[in-house]
Amino acid sequence: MDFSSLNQCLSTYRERVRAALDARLPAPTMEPRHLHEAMRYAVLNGGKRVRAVLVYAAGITLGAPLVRLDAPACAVEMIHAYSLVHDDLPAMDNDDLRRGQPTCHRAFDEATALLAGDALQALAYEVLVSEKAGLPENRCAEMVRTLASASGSLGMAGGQAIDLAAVGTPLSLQALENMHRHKTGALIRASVRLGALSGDAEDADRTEALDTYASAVGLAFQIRDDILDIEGDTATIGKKSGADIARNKPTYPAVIGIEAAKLKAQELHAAALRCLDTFGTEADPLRWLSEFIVNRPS
Ligand code: GRG
Repeated sequence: MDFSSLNQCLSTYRERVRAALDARLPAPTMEPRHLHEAMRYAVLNGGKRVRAVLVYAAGITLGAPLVRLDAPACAVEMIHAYSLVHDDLPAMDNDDLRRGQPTCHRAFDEATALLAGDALQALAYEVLVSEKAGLPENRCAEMVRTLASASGSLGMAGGQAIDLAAVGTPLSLQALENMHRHKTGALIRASVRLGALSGDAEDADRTEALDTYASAVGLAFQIRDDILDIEGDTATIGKKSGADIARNKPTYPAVIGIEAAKLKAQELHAAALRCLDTFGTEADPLRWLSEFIVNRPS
């Protein structure tokens, strides 16, 4: 697929994954209705779809057929939505607003939100293994392993545990980066890897270059998130601004200052672009996405 701009690429892939998610989520009329409504609410109520777009962009860069990328794109968005639902629960961040709307447990109830997150996680793997779209069995297994390890205790869930334990505790820059790389970076890295595994993943140099790109944009994504918590307003970012400061959470601006955090994000963007030097225009969407990630308004 040829795009001439970031906006064209974002709108095409966002609409594609929205339709793909809609088709794969249980119908709201199917029992248990309340749970299925909550799952659909958590997934379909907006979001930038950065992770899904990274799956498409990385896959296309390595020559994957577009139709093969729908299942992994849906799977990462389901895992992401589950993490947001659980993160917003009273036992964790106790947030009322997500994507500009009441959080799942506010719109439904706590038990339903907990179950919706659980069921979304299960559905992500079901989708991933049910739609191989011509992929060999071992590649499919590697995709499941990639997503599971990025989501588990050595990935996103582990990062969340480090985050919860660190509230109110001063962290070194190294410890902060370690937390960010797990909590947010792992799933972003997995998104690029899933795209690559759907294409010509036998080319070790190119897949390694994409992995290094993903590590850089994953960290940049979280640094931008930390900056937006300070500079964004609630209406634009769709969640309460200033929440990190109010909760005394360790963030990049808190540890190194806001200007140094901005500089760090730009350095990571430049590093991400360098990883793509050996690629041609097929990697343009990945280049645009890196820029979007460090400059995004929400
Ligand atoms: C509960 C297992 C578990 C993990 C939660 C990712 C995470 C771990 C919590 C989210 C908390 C948070 C707000 C982290 C900051 C970075 C982040 C993941 C922001 C939300 O992602 P976006 O901006 O969201 O891509 P949209 O709504 O655009 O999809």
